[in-house]
Amino acid sequence: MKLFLFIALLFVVSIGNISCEKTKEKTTASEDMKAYGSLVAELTSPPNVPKPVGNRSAKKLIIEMEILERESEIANGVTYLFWTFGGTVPGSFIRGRVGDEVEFTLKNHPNNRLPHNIDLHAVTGQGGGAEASFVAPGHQKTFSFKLLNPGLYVYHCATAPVGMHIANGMYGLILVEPKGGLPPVDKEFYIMQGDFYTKGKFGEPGEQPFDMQKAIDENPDYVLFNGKVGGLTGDNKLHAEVGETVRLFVGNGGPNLVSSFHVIGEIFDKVFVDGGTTVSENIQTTLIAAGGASVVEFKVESPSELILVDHSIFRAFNKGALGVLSVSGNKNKTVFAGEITEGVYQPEGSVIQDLDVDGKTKSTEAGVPLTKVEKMEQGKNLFNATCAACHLQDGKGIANAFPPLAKSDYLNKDVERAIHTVIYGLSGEVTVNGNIYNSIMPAQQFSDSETASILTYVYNSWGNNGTEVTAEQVKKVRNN
Ligand code: HEC
Ligand SMILES: [Cu+2]
Repeated sequence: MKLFLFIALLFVVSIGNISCEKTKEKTTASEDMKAYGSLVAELTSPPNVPKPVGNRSAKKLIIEMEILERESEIANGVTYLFWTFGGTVPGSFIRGRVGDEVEFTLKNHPNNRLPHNIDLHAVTGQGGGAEASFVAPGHQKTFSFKLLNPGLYVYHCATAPVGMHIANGMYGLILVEPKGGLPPVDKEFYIMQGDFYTKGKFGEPGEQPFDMQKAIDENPDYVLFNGKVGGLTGDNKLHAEVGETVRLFVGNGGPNLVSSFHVIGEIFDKVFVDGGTTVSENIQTTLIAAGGASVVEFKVESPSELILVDHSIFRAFNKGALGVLSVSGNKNKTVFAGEITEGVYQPEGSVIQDLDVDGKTKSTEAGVPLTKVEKMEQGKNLFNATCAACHLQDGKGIANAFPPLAKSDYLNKDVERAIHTVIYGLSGEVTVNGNIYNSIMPAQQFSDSETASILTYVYNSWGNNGTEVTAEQVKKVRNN
C-alpha cells in the first residue's frame, strides 16, 4: 500500500514536469512550474500588438481573457451594445509562437447577460475550442491546445446565434510566429474590419440596437476599422516616420463582408497572403476573407496621410471603413514631388472659358469672366455631381458623418478656409454649428474657376452669407 502511494506520487510529480521538459533552461527541479518555461501572455488592445517573440523557445503560454458586454460609441453620438473579448472591438491581440502549449482561461463577467465561448482558428481540435470554452456569465473555463501552424489567425465567439455574436464585435486576432520570430520591423499595428447592423441608418444618433434582418440581408449600416467611425482617424490616427518599415496585422471579423484592403498612397512591399506563409510582393489591394487575416508590410518613403480603406469604396466614404496612417518626415522629391504646375487647358472651339490665369490681360485673352449667374449655374451642376454625395443636395449633410454646408458657421466665418478645404481636403476634428465631426474630406480636383463657382453656389444657397468667390481668390490660396 505504501509502495503504491509512493509510485502514485512519483507519477503525479513527473506529469507535472512533462510539458516543461523541453523548455527547461536555467531552472532547477525544485522551482515551481512558472520558472520552468511557462509565460503569461501579454494581451494588447487595438491598434497595439504585444512584443515580438524573438528567438525564445516554445513555452507553456498562459492566456486569460475576459468577456465584457458593454455599451460604447460606434460613431460620435451613436451608441451600441458591443460584446467584446477584453473590452475592445476587435478583442485583445494574442501573440505566441509555434510549439507553444496554450492554457487558455475564458472568463465571462458576472454582469454579462449571455453565455459565450471562443473558436480560435489557430487551434487544431473540436470547434477550435468552442465547446470546451462555452461559459455562462459569472463563470470561467480553462482549456488547452498546442500552436502547430505559424500564421495570423482570427478568433471569434461561436455561440448561437453565431452571426449575432460576431456582428456585435466578438472577434480578434492571434498571431503564431514561426521559430525564430518574424523579421523585425519598425512599427507594427493591429487593425480589424467588421460590418455592423443597426436599427437606425448610418449616423442616426442615440442608442442603436442590433438589426437581425439587415444582418441576414447582408446590408450593413456601418463597415468599420476597430469598431468605430473614426476608430483610426483624428486622435486615433496611426503614426510612422519616413524611412520606417511598417507591418499591419489586418483581420476581417465579418460577419458578412469580404474586405478589399488598400492603403491610398502606398504599395504593399510584401503581403503574407491570407495570413499564411506565402509572401506576395508589390501588391496594391489584398482581399481579406470574412474570418480571415492578412499581414502587409511596406516602407514609408514620403511624408503623407496614408488612407486605409476597404476599396469597395462606398464602405470607406459612406460607412466608416477609413483610417489614417500619418507619415511625418522630410520630403523626398524623387519619390513624390507633389503638384508642379497647373495650367489652362482649352480644347479648340470649347465654349466654357476657364479663367484660371493670373492678371487681367490674360484673363481677357482667355475669355470674359463668368457672371455671378453663370457661376451659380456651373457651381450647382458641379456641386450636385460631386459634393452632394456627402453633403447632400440640400447642403444639410448627414449627422455625425458629413457636416452641413447649409447655414454652416464654419463655412460662413472664413472664405479662405473654405477654399482650402475644397482644394486640399480636410481631416481632424472640426466643429460645425456646435457639432463635432472627425472624419476625412478628400481633396477635390477642380480648376480655380470651377472651385470659385462651386463655392459661390454654396455661399449663395440655403441661408448662407452670399459671398461671391473669384478664381483669383482660389489661386491665391492654392499658391500659399
Ligand atoms: C467624400 C465625402 C465628401 C465630399 C465628396 C465632399 N466633402 Fe466636404 N466634407 C466632408 C467631410 C467628412 C468634412 C468634415 C471633415 C472633418 O471632419 O475634418 C467636410 C467638410 C467640409 C467643409 C467644412 C465644414 C462645413 O460644414 O462648413 C466644407 C466647406 C466642405 N466640406 C465643402 C465641400 C464642397 C464644396 C465639396 C465639393 C466640391 C465637398 N465638400 C465634397 C466630406 C465630403
Ligand atoms: Cu458570444
